[in-house]
Amino acid sequence: MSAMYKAEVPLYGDLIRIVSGVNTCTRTGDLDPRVLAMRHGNVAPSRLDVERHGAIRLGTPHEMRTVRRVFAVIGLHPVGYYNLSAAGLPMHATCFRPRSASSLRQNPFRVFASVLRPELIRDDAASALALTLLSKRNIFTAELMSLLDLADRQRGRLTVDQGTSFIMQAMETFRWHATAASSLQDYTCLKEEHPVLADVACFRSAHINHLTPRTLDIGAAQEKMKAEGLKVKDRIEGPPERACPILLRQTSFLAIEEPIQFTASPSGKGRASSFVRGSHRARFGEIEERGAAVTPAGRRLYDELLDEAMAAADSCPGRATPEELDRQVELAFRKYPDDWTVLRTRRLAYFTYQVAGKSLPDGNTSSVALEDLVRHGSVNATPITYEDFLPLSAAGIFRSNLGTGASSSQPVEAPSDEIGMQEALGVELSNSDELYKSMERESIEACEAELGIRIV
Ligand code: OOG
Ligand code: NI
Repeated sequence: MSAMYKAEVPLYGDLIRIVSGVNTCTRTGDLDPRVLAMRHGNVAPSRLDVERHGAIRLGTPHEMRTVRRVFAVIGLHPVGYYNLSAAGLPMHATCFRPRSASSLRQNPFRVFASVLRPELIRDDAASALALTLLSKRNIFTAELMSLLDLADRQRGRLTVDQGTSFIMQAMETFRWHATAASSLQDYTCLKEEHPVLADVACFRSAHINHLTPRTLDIGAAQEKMKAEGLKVKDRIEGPPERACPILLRQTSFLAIEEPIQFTASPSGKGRASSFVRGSHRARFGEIEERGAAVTPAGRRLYDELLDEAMAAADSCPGRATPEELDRQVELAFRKYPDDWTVLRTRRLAYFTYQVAGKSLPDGNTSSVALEDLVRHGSVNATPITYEDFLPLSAAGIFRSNLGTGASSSQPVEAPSDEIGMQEALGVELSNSDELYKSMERESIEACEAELGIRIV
């Protein structure tokens, strides 16, 4: 996928070059071994150089279910629910990713997959048009569908040969097509209602719209992108720069305008025989810097401080500039503890534990408190890398790359529909907190076994 995207979007190749340059410089300079371990995913060789995330936007529950089956074959499963309606998008999303510590170590590739919620489209005609176009398209090859059935019959497994053709067929779903599945007129009509509708409904594939390498220093990478003349997003999304990085910081270069051939006749008006030239903006490049996964309490604090910063920036006279928002975020986050021990003892972030030495604190050695073991140096605590996404940041990334249409700036705020998402997927969503918690618990159990004690 990365090779295909590099060939299709040469700017993405530039991005990879910039990021690996920054990562090579940062890796030697960064001294906190815990940050380093977390940033490298706690494995040698570092998972950093292979790490990517991508995003696709789907149109129907059937597309979502089939994509879920495709990703299940390579060990990616839906984790978490993202309601994007608060940001004015008639979409909701999940993240397909590995769930266990061992599969994350093998490869942490993840995909942010959103799907249309047609009931949130305000204009009836636009909604009907989008649904008509979607009902006519099939983004999966016949061979892919039979390989999925085969995988089901073989308990989720494919042979090497089957796997090779599976990859080739699955790539077709995510490939870019320079010919649209709609007329320019239909495209324009949907774009006016909301640019995301045109992107979702007017094409023959669920084109991957970005691939994101992971950087160790997003500030440096952002500066380097600017210095090379890339048009970058006006600010980095997520928490400010910290000594103890948390969650996810992201920025992107803006989507490129690409030539598209549209069909000559609008939907339902006869067969298309000739083409009309137009263009479309969807594909971009993004970089991310990952920090520690936070607990629900840590997440509440993050959300509160971000809200506080946005409210403060909004209350400034005139329109809040990106710099003003950055300043307010930096100010608000002074209230977020920036020390690993405090983050751990206040249960704001998740950690795994590793035996560091066999010597145990004095006293009852059959059952020892975790904190005593850490203080004594018997075990080390390492923050767990955040493996998910952030809905507000995702909305910021969407917005900066879609441009705004007539009504897209007015939110279509609606309650979450996790049930609808699970019905589309045909499986339950995993809860990311449960996954982080079990990584933490398993590491403590491993320490217990190794030290021959009970940890309380
Ligand atoms: C997805 C944007 C979300 C992220 O990194 O938060 C995302 C999209 O534009 O389709 O990829
Ligand atoms: Ni992204």
